[in-house]
Amino acid sequence: MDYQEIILDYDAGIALITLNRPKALNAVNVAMIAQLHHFFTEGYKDLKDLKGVVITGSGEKAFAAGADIKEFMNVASSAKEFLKTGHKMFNAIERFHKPVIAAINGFALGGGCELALACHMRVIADNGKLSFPEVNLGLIPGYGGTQRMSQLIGKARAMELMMTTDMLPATRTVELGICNHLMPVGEAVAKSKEIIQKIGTKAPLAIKHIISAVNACFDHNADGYEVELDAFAELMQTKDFQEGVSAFVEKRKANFTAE
Ligand code: DAK
Repeated sequence: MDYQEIILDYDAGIALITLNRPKALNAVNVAMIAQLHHFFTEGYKDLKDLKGVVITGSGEKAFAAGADIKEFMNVASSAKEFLKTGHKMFNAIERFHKPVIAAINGFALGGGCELALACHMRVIADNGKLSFPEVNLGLIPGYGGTQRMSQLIGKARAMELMMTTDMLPATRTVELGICNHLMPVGEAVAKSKEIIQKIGTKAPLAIKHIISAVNACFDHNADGYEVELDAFAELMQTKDFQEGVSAFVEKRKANFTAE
């Protein structure tokens, strides 16, 4: 697939996806959703030795200022269909087997905030701001925001945030546990890459299972304890488990092969 609404850079095992609609403050449109979905389900397979993905916005002003308001006025009649397609993409990010980090530069509003929430972690720049402005438009967050924000900050805070549309400054997002790190403007991507490089030194199958086990905690159809137990038992059969233990005993660095 030809990516127009996103730019993909691949270096040192890290895929950097830049949301590329700067004139519209990187507002998330249908084409961007399709391209992100393609990357997280197919496109990544072309990248050898992928360690993780960082998503950021082009320019310093916005990560993404919401879903594209001008476009979604035209799809109101088939809203459910569009939302389902969006959900598939957000779920593909959340369930991706490698770490995905949102490097939030500037505004992350509405659908843009939801995109950041679907990532496994968030690093925010000093100028980052999060808000759900949907009720100003007569809507609610529709790409999983009501769920993922409640998971992160609890019911009462999520309710207030979504009902008031208050804009959270970067410092507050870290205090609330929405974002993992606060960085000076221009350094959020570098910090995100540093985290992925560190994770890249660990056993890849274990990382994959950390993602699925933690996600299971928030999946009403799953028993997270069972998921953890099965994952643990499976990992004990891997070569990487043998390698990790041998490396510890031999006082050397482990050489994991994802087997
Ligand atoms: N969509 C489309 N264009 C946008 C946009 C957006 N969300 N946000 C900004 N832009 C465009 C502006 O229209 C403007 O374009 P021109 O007029 O120059 O052509 C350009 O980006 C620069 O924006 P401003 O001139 O407004 O810049 P300021 O610095 O003055 O203000 C701002 C920045 C972020 C405070 C302001 O742009 C703003 O309030 N933006 C809108 C925020 C917002 O309400 N976002 C939407 C949240 S609701 C659905 C699926 C999902 C959703 C809805 C339906 N269906 C499947 C049906 C989700 C909805 C949401 O995300």
